[in-house]
Amino acid sequence: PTVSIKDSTVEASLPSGESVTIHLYGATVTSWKAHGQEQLFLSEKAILDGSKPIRGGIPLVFPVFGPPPKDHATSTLPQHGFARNSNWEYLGKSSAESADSQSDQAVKLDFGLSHTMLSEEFRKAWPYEFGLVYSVTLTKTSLQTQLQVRNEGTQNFEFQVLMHTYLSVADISAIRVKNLESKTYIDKTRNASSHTEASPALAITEETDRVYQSLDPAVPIVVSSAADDKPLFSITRDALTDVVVWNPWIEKAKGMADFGPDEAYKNMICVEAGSVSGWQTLEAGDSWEGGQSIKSRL
Ligand code: TA6
Repeated sequence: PTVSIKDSTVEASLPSGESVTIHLYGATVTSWKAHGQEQLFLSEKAILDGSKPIRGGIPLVFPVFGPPPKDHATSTLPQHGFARNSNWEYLGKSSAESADSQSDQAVKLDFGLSHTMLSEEFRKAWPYEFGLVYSVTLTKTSLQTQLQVRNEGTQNFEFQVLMHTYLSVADISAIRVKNLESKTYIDKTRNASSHTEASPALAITEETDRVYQSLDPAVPIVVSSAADDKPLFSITRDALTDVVVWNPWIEKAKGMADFGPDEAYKNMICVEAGSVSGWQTLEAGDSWEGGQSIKSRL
């Protein structure tokens, strides 16, 4: 594998042609190429200069998902917390623990963010001593992203975490999301009301913003082709029991200045692995780890 670092991005590639690009800003994966094509959606209007979270790729949500609740330690943080809009450091390449980790079959890149690196604003807003290590592992068939959270202080803290993955699809009307059937979800387009998924193959035909809860992490969430049921993406998880399915659709797409072109809602679907329905409590000195593995065009 080769790893190159240029103006605050790290790019790794395998001899077989797969590649991944990560911006140190937010440790945001912005590109994953496999089978000769880009697997992730990145808005043409994405802002990449660190002034705003990147619209696309895999933004990292920590320590709070969505608008922070009132009267909570995260209350004065921005939506989705500070991880995706802080500058991380590249900790280096390490041998991938993944099964096929012969030297040219996989590469693992590590990134770090600690409380000492946070802006004054964020440190004041969430004054806990923490360390994050984010590992991105590229193999010939998959991309894995894993986050380790360490509580380095003397006080317990609560957190939520989510990997806000924007998957690239040719046509949103031609895909289905599978393995959600009979699962409970919170529908954020319907006043966060609770529902049970009836469909074995969910079609996206309107603005969709749902938090599916308590899903068995080992059961893959599959984005498949409606025409022939071929799997396009398969996402398995480790310790992340919630899955958010989001598509802004027409109006919301138009309403986001950094989402472009407007019609690009047809070319993306967010399937987001996270732990967001409640709060994880991390005791002083303890650590927590969770992540996802995305296989493409199996
Ligand atoms: O993951 C779904 C969601 O929470 C939506 O409600 C929408 O807000 C989306 O994230 C994008 O949020 P952002 O802060 O990146 O514009």
